Amino acid sequence: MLRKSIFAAAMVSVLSMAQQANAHFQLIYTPEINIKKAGEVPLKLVFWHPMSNGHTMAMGEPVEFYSVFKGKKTDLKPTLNPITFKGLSNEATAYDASVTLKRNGDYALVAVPAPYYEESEDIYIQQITKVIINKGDVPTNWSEPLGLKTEIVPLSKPYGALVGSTFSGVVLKNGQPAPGVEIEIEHMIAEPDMNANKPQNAKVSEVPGGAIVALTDAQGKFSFGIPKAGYWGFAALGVGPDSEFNAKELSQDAVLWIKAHTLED
Ligand SMILES: [Cu+2]
Repeated sequence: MLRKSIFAAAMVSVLSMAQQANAHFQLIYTPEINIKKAGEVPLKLVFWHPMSNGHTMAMGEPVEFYSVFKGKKTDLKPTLNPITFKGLSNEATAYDASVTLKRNGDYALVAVPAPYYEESEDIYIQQITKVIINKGDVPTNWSEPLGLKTEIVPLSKPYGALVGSTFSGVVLKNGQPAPGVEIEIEHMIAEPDMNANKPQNAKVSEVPGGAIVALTDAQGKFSFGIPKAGYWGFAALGVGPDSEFNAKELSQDAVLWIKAHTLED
């Protein structure tokens, strides 16, 4: 028992040190997640450190970018347009894109970015990223896995989270629950300005004790109590099945974005 807890503590500290250097989050961003009208919704793909309003990383052309509506996949790659996103400290290539919403229901957006070479760690990072937007307040498929190499499947509605409530999800690797996985959690403190391609403000959020981290349980599940309205990102680190790219280590992560709202009186 004692040996086990010492081992666990040692593991946690090793993981924490490793992920200090991380805190990367692939964004699929749109200002409004609950959409009323049919039409084209603007999107932005940015590889960023959203909670510290930190440096932005250059994206290569995404390998895949698509929407899934009631099981039907639509390629969104033709809508991709490279832009320069100007963070507070630097600027880098990001992408504009769009999705056209027609019928009511859930539209899952999935980005499989090109692996990014992180020089400070000498590894590649590939964050397979998902956000579910809704049209017409009609929930349909948000709780269904999409068959990604790795993904976070929500166990509570990801576009209708309330401040003070708990968000739960399950991490899958090749469709199977992944226990003991480290989830890094970040708040998008400054949302991107869709026209100016920069953060809307210079706010920075620092958490005492460093990054917010949760671990998945034996069933691959995790929970997080949401303290603040806005977008929250969950990154399951290194859980994907691919572990090598260009003869270097690859961290293949699963990212999910949710949006929390304040319940008005
Ligand atoms: Cu970085």
